[in-house]
Amino acid sequence: MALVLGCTPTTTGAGGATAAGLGSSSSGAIGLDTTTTASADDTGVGTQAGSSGSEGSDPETGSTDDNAGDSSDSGSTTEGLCTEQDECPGAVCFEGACVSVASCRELEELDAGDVLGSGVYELDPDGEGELPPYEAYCELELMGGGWTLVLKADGQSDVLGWSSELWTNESTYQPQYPDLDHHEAKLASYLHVPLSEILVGMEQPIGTDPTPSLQWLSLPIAGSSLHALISPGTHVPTSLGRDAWKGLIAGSSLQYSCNREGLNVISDDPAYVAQRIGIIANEAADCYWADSRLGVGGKSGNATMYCGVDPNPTGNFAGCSPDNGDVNLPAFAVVLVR
Ligand SMILES: [Ca+2]
Ligand SMILES: [Ca+2]
Ligand SMILES: [Ca+2]
Repeated sequence: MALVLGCTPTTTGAGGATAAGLGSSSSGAIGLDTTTTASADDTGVGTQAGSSGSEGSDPETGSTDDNAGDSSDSGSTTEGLCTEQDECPGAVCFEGACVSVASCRELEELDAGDVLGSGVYELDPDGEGELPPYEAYCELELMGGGWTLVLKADGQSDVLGWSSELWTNESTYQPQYPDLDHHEAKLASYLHVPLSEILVGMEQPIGTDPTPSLQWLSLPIAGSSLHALISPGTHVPTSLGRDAWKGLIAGSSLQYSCNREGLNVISDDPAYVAQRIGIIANEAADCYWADSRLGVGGKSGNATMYCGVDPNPTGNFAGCSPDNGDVNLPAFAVVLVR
């Protein structure tokens, strides 16, 4: 739940965006309402029919009373109100109040009027609890919005390779790069944001524009955090199908069989390919010596020696009779959750 920092509990209790909007302009709104009611009554009387005039004014009087109740509780407090983000360290300046949110999904749910744009926001996993706030890119438009960035991985770097401790430990990596850009990072959101979906974005070839040009795939996987799902090292399966995964990279290639996918995807012989997030495939009708893979945070193992498969961790790498020829395509990947 969101809480409004430095404001009276009344503003929080009244609930989100509407409450903040009413609170910040309540006295002006009441003045207008009163004027409107008076003029409506005058018009009603002038036209005739005292009964219809009084019916019209009843609901307005009722709503004016509600507003007056809110303003008498919160009107004295202007602390916690804001006009700029700089006035809300560790929180988000939204509708005139500093609001603490734990994820971009909470921010999306608060933003009923869809006024916020995608960008970097300050998130706090536990509000006033001791976990510190951190910055992360919020995707608030794509596929319904509410996506929090957790990882960025460069396929030409081993920072987020299969064996990297970053997949299993509780450290962050380059949290000073919270935006949707080409800097590798592991944000605190990897540890703290609960999820029911994972959104993988891939760019191939890796570009030079500040913002990657991405193809997207959403995975229906739920957990308390991506760290909680990946760190045990056990397979978390999906069944999206090979074509869905191949859509992440133009010209992609995989062997025809096995098609094991999800999180912690490993050949039955762990000396062969594996992928933290992705799909692996094999030319034989099993997953024993799988030699091709597509995804984030992988390894090729013996497939490099026997099938000419690139050891780079993120992208699409396939040899030994894949469906679209041998490929070695390092990609830049981003991972978001909601
Ligand atoms: Ca906190
Ligand atoms: Ca939105
Ligand atoms: Ca094989």
